Amino acid sequence: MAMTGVLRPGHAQLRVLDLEESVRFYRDVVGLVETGRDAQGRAYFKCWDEHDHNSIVLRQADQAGMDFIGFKVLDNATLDKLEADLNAHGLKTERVPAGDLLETGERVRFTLPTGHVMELYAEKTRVGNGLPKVNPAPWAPDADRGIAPTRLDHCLLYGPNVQANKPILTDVLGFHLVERVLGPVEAGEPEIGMFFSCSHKTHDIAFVEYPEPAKLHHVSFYMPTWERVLRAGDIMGMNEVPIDIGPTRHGVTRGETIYAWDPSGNRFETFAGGYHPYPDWEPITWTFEGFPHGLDYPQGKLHESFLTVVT
Ligand code: M3P
Ligand code: FE
Repeated sequence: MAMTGVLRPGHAQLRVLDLEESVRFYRDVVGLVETGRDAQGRAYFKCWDEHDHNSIVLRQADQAGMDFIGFKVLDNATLDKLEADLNAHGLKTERVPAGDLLETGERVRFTLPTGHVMELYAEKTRVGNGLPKVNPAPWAPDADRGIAPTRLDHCLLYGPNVQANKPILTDVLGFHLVERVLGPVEAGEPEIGMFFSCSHKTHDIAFVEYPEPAKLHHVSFYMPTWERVLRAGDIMGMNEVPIDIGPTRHGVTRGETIYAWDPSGNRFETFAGGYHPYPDWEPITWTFEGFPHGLDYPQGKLHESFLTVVT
């Protein structure tokens, strides 16, 4: 597949309650690579196998959650076109100057109907993954600390009006709907969950209907294998990291997973597997009755905390 348009989730800015404690957690337990601090005191990280300067930005605040999620687009011409397309769709956009986020170009920022702030940008300094471009080893020294996911994979966001996000993501930004979860039959089965891809991944961003706007359900980090997910669980145990669910497998997207909480209560996922959808595939549907297995395939269980705890 020729990838153009929106390429991938490039960064998420998380609010944390204690910056230094969180820096230690994301660096030493999650195993991210710390790449900088800015004048505002924000801390920047990347996963070891990512090439751009940052993918997780931590900002100290009184309340946990996510400030925004940024998607990298192919180039500046794409950025200009998508901004015009968003405006033509009736969405107001704002340009955040280059350099506001370290080593990151100008960003086009807008707010989705679910209340989430989303950004598009074309430029972020490429710092590499610690491996040479000629005769590289299969992993770099940074891959050997903590959980060590390879990349920021996706976010699941909770908010109202998920239906209204759909045309913005699909018609305007070019994502495809890969899986969806229906509401109860009595309610006429409107979709209450939608999993969108801008790539070959099962999801780059997903939304679940929820009364309060702009909520973070989880940030997901990709693990190369199921064994690495289990090992992530071992590391969580060694460090007394509170686990929400897992290790188990989702029916939705078939991913192998553990959900746990960072020291501020932001849920994060270590995720492997899934499959590789194409944009011409039909979406997979989970009925409301089938959803317990969608959430946790082996147990077929609606975990209360998973459905209600968000930041
Ligand atoms: C994922 C995933 C729900 C399923 C979530 C699935 C809302 O987070 O990464 O596949 O039940
Ligand atoms: Fe997930």
